[in-house]
Amino acid sequence: MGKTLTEKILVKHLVEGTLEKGTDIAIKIDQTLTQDATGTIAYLQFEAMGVDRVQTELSVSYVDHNTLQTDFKNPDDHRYLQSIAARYGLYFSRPGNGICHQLHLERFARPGKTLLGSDSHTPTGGGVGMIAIGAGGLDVAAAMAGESFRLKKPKVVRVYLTGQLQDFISAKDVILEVLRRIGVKGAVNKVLEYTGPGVKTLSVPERGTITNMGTETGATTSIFPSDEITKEFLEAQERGDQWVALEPDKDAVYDETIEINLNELEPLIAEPHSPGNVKTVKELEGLKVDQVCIGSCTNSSLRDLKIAANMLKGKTINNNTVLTVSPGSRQVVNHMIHSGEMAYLVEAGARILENACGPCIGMGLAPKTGAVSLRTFNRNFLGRSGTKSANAYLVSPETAAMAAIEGTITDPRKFGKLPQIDMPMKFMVNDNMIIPPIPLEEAKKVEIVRGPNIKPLPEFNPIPEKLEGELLLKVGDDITTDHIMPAGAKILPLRSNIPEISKFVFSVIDENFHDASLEKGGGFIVGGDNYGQGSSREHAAIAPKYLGIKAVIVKSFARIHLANLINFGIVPLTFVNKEDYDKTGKGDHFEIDLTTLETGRVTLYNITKNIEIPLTHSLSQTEIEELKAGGKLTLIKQKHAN
Ligand code: MIC
Ligand code: SF4
Repeated sequence: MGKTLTEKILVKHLVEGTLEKGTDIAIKIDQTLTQDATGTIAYLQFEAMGVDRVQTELSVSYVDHNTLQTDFKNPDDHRYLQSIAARYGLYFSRPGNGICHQLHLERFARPGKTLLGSDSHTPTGGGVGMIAIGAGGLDVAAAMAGESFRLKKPKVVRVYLTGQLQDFISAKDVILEVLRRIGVKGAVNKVLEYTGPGVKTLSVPERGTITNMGTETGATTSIFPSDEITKEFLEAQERGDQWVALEPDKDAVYDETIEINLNELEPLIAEPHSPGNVKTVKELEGLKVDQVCIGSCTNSSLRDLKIAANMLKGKTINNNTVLTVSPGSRQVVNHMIHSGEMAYLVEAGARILENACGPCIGMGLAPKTGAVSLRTFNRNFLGRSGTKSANAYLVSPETAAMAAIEGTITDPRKFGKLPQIDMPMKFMVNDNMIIPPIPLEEAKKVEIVRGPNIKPLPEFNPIPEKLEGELLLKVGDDITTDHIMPAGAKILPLRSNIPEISKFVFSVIDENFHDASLEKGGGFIVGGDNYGQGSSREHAAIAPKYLGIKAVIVKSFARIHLANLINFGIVPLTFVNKEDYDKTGKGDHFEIDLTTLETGRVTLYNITKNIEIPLTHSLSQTEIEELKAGGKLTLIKQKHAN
């Protein structure tokens, strides 16, 4: 029986389990990446593991999220991260160099390798044919310490592409079409593997847009084959020697198939407040647009900026619309400057921002009250832009540029003739903002620099056999980590300080959550389907744990958040019968007996309503042990101490 590309790479990295029957597998990780907002906690955990140097082939620490620096906190974190990289043998990408996923694709991603990143959009690397997975910081720290990475053996979905994209329709529309078909939980524990003749029509950065935003379907990762186009890209990045040809077997067997004819795609748009609310641009034409933002790890490649710049050339943005551009990397900026195309954006009135995450994570440029904001980003969750009343829509760079010109949502095909863009044969490679690792003997002398905002990680105790307390919050379906632990300019700088950041847990939904949790000695949360979708931020588990949350009981979980809850000792349980969700109410007193956890079943006693509710879970034996110990870190520390 033929193998999918996913299986071929996984088999080569398999440490435990089998792909034939397996449920849980463990794989060897070749590369890791972190970014600053998840990195500080990840490295505090790595330090606690007591390992002398990273054990991977390559580990990179990027700084791209917290670059606003409204006070000392962020630059202190940057210095900490730089000193950690020097001490433990990592590459350090300095602030100002660009967004981790764009940079990793340009400079480090390699076909056939595995990459684990403490950011949910790590699958961008799948654009060159690697297995690139997003995870919580603790799992990435463990991989740096040489631990394998455990995951549910994913199902492999073939996304069969035929045809070719028509003018003004681009990679963003492909992934929006996937989202339109399967929604934000359609690929949980699945890999989206792209095949078919249409693949050859897409460049690596376009493939990166698609694998990047595959995250929004809940997928474990997304992957393209490594072909002649991959080879050309790597050669243009002066990395031709890293190319290997990789494709699925002709008779590969897939669990499911999605067919997309690229010829038939239209410009698409995701409405507020979910990337899964996909409509055609035509359906929303005429809506006034206050803000247009071009950038983020989804759409900030040279190709994307060039198309936007050439559409804006010689024009002025609409009087009532603000346009921001945040390029993906210094390489992109440099090309745009040298080709003169940056001038087209500036002359049209664009506000050129730093090449960093910026407005994508609410770090500046928040839209006005009630604004319509069109973004080339990957997420439009409530409040994420920094303005709770704003309505964010997700679009391609073509649709974004068109809206900036017209001031309304407009089908970009009305622009006229598609401007031609020239892509360079060789990229302007300059790694002078990436500090390489230093030899171990020298590294051992490096002093770790810690600012006053970097607080030690709280220690968590083993969990008791009986959990007791109040249902503190009941939420619905598709609760994101942006609801649980919001980001933005005010909160993101507190990522290295759990007691402080915990004040904002669930603040978008219930401003009282922090105080009430502490007052009541902690308690429980009940949720619907796909609880914890979105980011990899483990703060969405650590901070609730700090507030005393004992268990989260839901209809279903998103993959990374589930792992983070286990890692920090919050018991993740699901209803055996989804209707039992209705038998709970805020304020109910719960008791859960965990002695039967190993059997896969536990009982929730709703004391207030005097009923018993059967619960289940997907925990493996190892996960049960980690959970009972109060989290995975305790066990890893014990292992490395021996
Ligand atoms: C995001 O896009 O939500 C983030 C910010 O990049 C997160 C990571 C974080 O919260 O630091 C992610 O995608 O994992
Ligand atoms: Fe940064 Fe936005 Fe990408 Fe997250 S989604 S890594 S915040 S650009």
